Formats: sequence, structure tokens, C-alpha cells
Amino acid sequence: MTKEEVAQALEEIADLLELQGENAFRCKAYREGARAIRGIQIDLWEAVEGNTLAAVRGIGEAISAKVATLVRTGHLPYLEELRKKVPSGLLDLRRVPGLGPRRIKAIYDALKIDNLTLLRQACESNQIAQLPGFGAKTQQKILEGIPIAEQATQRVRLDLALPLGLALLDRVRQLPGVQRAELCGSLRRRRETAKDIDILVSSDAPAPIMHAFIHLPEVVRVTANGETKSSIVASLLVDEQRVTLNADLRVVRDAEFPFALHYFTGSKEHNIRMRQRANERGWTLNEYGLTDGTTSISARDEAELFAALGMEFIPPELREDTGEIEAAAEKKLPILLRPEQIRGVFHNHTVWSDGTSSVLELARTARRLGWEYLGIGDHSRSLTVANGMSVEQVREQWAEIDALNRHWSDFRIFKGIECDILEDGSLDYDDDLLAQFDYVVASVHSHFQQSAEQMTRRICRALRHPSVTMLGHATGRLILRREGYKVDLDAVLKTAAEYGKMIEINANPMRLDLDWQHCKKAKALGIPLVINPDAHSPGELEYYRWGVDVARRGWLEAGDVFNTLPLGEVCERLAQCRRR
Ligand code: DGT
Ligand code: CA
Ligand code: ZN
Repeated sequence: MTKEEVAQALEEIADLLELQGENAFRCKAYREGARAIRGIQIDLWEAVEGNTLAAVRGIGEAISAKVATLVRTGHLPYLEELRKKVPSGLLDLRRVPGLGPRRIKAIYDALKIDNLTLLRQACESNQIAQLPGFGAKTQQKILEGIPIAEQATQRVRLDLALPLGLALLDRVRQLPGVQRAELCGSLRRRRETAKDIDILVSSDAPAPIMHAFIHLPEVVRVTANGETKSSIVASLLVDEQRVTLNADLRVVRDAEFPFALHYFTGSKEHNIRMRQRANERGWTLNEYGLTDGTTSISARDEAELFAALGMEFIPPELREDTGEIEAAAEKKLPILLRPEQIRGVFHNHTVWSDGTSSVLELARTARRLGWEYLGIGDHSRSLTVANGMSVEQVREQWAEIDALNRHWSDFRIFKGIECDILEDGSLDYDDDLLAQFDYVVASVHSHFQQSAEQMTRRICRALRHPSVTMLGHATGRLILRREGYKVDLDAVLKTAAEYGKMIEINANPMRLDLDWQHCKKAKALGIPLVINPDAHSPGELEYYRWGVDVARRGWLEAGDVFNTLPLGEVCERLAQCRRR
């Protein structure tokens, strides 16, 4: 068992104890134990064998004994007993934002509610509001949180689902008898979240492949085991987070592969339109092939399938029936952005605010990625929770960046800032200081509860400020965790277009706003988009790839994305922005 798995088990104990109404100190002890386990430097196995765990701060006798059992045997009877005592649906209720264990217990004790469906009914019939200590406002908040909880029990973020999908694909590709194998479905289309993993294989001998698939090490449960389709529940640690998803494997003959690949890639809406297009020509398109009733039209790959229908190849990211069918028929599809066309990024944090590394460390990683420039955009002074920079610190950071820039002739660090948009739309430093940055990313980090009118006015006011270069994370959403703030994005885009401002695609896979639908709208308005990783450590610079996926889904070409420009042009454009 890894440290992370042990820590998660301790956290689950804390959750379950809380749901049982156990006293707060005991629950807290388990949470602290989890923190301590994550933090210990020595090998967990050695600590258990050497009996040194109980001496670690935050781990007492009771917890160290449980950790020892977990590490030695891989399971813990105490936890299994607890799980039996607490209705499993109560853990789902924990996913409702703002609904803590004490409230869940109160609701359960009073109304015997142990799942999300019953909770929704109780809110809608006004029963929750009448419980002591709840009220109409709390009830409303719970009701609004239920859809998020439902999603979270079903869907998984792309950055977590894709590594599991690719791990399974990799294993499948190595099985004897496999001719071709690909991921399909939402993962291949790079949707922000996935419900499950769809894998397609071509082979003449499906049976041994099926057998091997349901016995892969990632499999935790087999839910269907057929001759050409099997379903499993697979699980993997991704960046220390446990990811569990359903995965389907389908096996077809190699001649059917392009048709099945197209069908199972979807989207459903795209498929329906494609089938219509085939029908208009008197043909039938399905997952097995394309026929005119008597003879079947062969295709070696998807490109030939599209060509048979008089179309260009449609990249999977575009297959959402938002105009790609028409564009492909007119041979007017965009030439989508590729990751290697990115030459630098603009919104990154260092130890000057809440990042983990120095400017130099970030710059070294940026150079290793082959970039020509790196923008530093630490937090501004109002954001005290993220250690926002005082005016003096800003000047010190500038001196540091100037010194670093003297080392390189082929690389440039830009002096930027992620400047808070204050409650009324004003900015976080005076105009004189703002004008001296190379660029300014303006972002909302507070007063999320404003009305749509207020928020829209606030953001548009910031965009009109002459020193603002680009808008950061446009809606503040956290995928599957928090809806974005209420804002009229179309009005924001209009203002950005009018004042010549750029808009960021925040490439942090938990955010991914501007979303792909609005990217498309921004492009139509001629607004330059900027892919920013919002990195808080050197490793997170790699997030830019998730932003490229969003850009591709938003039909963006290299020319639509500011940070594909070479260094010289970026310098010129930023200087132009400042002169305006
Ligand atoms: P997901 O799983 O919700 O993240 O999204 P998808 O797109 O992966 O959906 P999924 O897994 O239900 O199905 C995979 C693909 O199979 C889907 O994109 C298109 C195709 N498909 C599934 N059901 C239907 C259907 O009823 N009609 C058509 N035309 N295609 C379907
Ligand atoms: Ca799927
Ligand atoms: Zn940031």
C-alpha cells in the first residue's frame, strides 16, 4: 500500500466516524494522521517494521496500529466494520458542496435520507428547511449542489480519466492477436470529463483478448464478459489520486475497425448527422460499415470513410455537431492548433506569491520545453490568502527578472502580474504601477456571489482599463466542483473585442475556462486567445497541453492563439498594448 492509499483510508475513517456522530476530536485525529502519513519522508514499510510510526507527530498509538495492519495486510477490519454501519449513500451526500457530516447526520436522523434522490425530494417538498438549524437558504444551497454531487459520482475529469484510459490501451495493445486498438468516446474527443472509458480493438481472435482484458491488474470488478464486448471497473493511482471508472472493450474485425472507431468515438449527435448524410446518398452507415444495400464501401481508416462521404477528415475534438459536418463537406475545416506550436505562456506563480518554485526554476523548465519566453504572473496584493505581492515586492521581483534576463539572448522572462479585479471592477494597484508591467492578467478571486449584472459590469470595467492585457480564468469554475460565477460571457467577449483585449484559456485541468464553446465565439469576434497553465510549480507548466485540447475543441488555429507568436512579435504586440 502506498502512503496515499493509507492516507485515504484514514480520511475515510474520519468521514465515517463523523457521519456516525463520533466526537470531533477523534475524527480530527484521523485527518491529522492522514496528513502526517503523506508528509513522512521515510519508507512506510520500514517505519512499520521499525515501530517508529507512533513517534511521528500527528500519529498516535491507535492510528499507528491501524496503519501497520493496512501496510502488512492491505486491508483493515476496523474500516470494513465502519463501512457496514454507515449507509453507503451517505458518502454520496458528502459530495454535495457545503453539506458537511454533521448536517448529513442530522438529515439522516430526522428523515432517514440516505441518497441524493431522496435529498432532492426533501428539498423540493420543503422538509429540509424545517429541520432545526437549516432554513430556506441552506435548503436552496443544498438543492443547487445536488447536480454537482450527481455528476461527481458519475463523471471524472479528463486529466484523471485519460491516464487510466491510456494505461489500459497500452496494455491492450501489447496483447497477442491485437491488430489495431484505440480509445474512443469522450476521451478521444477530449471532453472535459468522461463517464467511462471506451476501447476498440480489431482482431481475428477475440476470445483470448477478452480473457486477458478482464484479468488486467487495473481491474477491480468485471461487470460483463461477452464474446466481443467486456466491461470492467478499472482503478489506478493518477498523481496520487485514486481514479475508478468503468471501461468497455469491444473487438471487431479489422475491416470494420474504421467504421466502429468512428461510431464509438461519437458524439452521438455527430453520428446522427453522419448517418443522415449517408442516407441522403442512398447509403447506410453504422458501426460495421457503409453500404448501398448490395455492396459495402471499404475504408482502410477514418479518413477514407469521410472521403467516401465527400468530406475532409474531421478531427475527433470537433465531432460535436456544431458545424463540423458542413465545414468538412465544403473542405473548410480549420487547421487545428498543435501543442508544439506554443512558444511560451503568461500566467504562472512563483514563491513571490503562492507558487512553490523560484522564477529561475520555472524559467529553466520553460526552456526545457523549448519555449522562447515565460510570463510571470504572481498574485496582486489584495489576495492575501495567496500571499499577494506588495508594491515593494513587485519592484524586487522586477529587479530579479531583469538580472535573469541578462543571462539569455534567446529567451525572455516577462514581468507580468495576475491582478485581482476588485469588487467594483477597479484593479489592485495604482495606474502608474500597472503601466510598468510587461502585461497584466486581470482575474476575479473574490465576491463570487455577485449578481450576473454586477459581475458582468465588474469584469467589463476591468477590461476597459488601458493596462489590462488579458482576462484570466473567465468564469472561475472548478470542474465537477464549483459552477462558475454568474456572468454574461457574451457581453464580456464583446467588450474584450471592442477594447482589443485577449482572453485566457486556463489550462489547469480543474478549470479549463474559457470553455471550448466560448472559444469558438471569441474566435469569431477576432479576440486573441492565450493558453495559460496557471502553473504553481515547474511541473504544472505541462498543463498547457490540456489548454491545447480546449483550443482544438474550440476550432482554434495557431493564428488565433497569441502565445504561438515568436518572441520578437510578442514583444512588439505587448508594447503596442501598453501604448494604447
Ligand atoms: P461519456 O461516456 O458520457 O463521457 O461520452 P461518450 O461520448 O463517450 O458516450 P458513450 O460512452 O455513452 O458512447 C460512446 C460513443 O458511442 C458515443 O460517443 C457515440 C456512440 N453511441 C453510443 N450510443 C449511441 C446511440 O444511441 N446512437 C448513436 N448514434 N451513437 C451512440
Ligand atoms: Ca464514454
Ligand atoms: Zn493564477
